[in-house]
Amino acid sequence: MTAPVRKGSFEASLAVSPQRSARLDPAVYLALLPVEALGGLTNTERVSVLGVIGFDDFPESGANAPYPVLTLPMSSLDGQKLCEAWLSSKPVTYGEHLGIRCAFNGEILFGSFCLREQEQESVETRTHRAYSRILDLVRYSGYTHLVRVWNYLPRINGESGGLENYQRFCLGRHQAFAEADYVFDRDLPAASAIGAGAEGLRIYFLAARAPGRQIENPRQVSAYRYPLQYGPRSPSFSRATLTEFGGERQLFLSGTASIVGHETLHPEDAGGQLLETLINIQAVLNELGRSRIKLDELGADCMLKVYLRHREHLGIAKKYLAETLHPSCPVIFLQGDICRRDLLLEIEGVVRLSRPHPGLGR
Ligand code: 3EB
Repeated sequence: MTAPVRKGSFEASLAVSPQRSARLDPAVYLALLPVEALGGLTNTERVSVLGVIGFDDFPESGANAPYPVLTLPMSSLDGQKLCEAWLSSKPVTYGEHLGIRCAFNGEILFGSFCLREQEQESVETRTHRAYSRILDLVRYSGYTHLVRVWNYLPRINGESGGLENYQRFCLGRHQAFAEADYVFDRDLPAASAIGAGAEGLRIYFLAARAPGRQIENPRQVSAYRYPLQYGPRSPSFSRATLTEFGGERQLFLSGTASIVGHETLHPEDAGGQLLETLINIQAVLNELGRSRIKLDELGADCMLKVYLRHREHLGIAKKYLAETLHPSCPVIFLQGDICRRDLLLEIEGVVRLSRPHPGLGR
């Protein structure tokens, strides 16, 4: 599609209900935009751009855009040419610290960067370098609380010296959090760690001045307590973070897979893994107490991101999701490797919770 972008099409495509924008002043929200709409993506009185995440051959024009831009070297699988626009209803300031491009608005900070390999550097050293920078930035900037981190690393299932690259990644990340005195059952962000094509460790993240609430899944052993069989240092992430910014509650859901306890279920069965993953996501949503929400209630302002190891599983993934989700809930499908070799897929999400419920009195 090469239709010219009309002025105003950017705001029109945000689908923000007037009712909501009248009540709430979200410091951060995600919109999936057609790549073509990006040309019209400029800050207005009502909307500012925190950053943009592209996929595939999205132009790495990060140097020109005023906001952080990161392109993930992953194919999107269902032909939608979309990108993630991280937006704010508050004015945004841009900066750079230790090579991290960032945007902040008094409540939250969005950052992104790509760390290229240095010669002879191990995956754990590079990861440690990346996380030390992030933790330095959040401490120095006052946006002390990491909310959500997305990690994309090459050859995630590759092995060297008896350890998989993902295990080495976990070593470096764990060390950085430990050095920063993180309390693992209170301070850990939600996360995803996905294998993606090119060289370079690509990370984007959200941090906030106010702490979110770390949420775990009662069906799963917390990842930071996984037993040693999965690696010398456990994965440092929470299952979700619940935040409240500008009066709006959001749930940032980590990459979620077909793991119960600490074991992979349904190896070699993509359909089975998909259903188990949805049960896990629902279990996390059930932890929200009075704000709990059913998967089929996620609406147009939420989003799920599905990573498939094999593109031939797109059909079954789409079918099962269509049977489970409300049709208005946006879903994007990407080809990416999952950190455990026996996992075929993983699903993450952003859930906006402050939908006004009639009679419930928010
Ligand atoms: C799991 O539950 C699946 O290391 O940051 C999911 C989300 C997974 C994040 C990470 C790993 C990570 O263990 C893998």
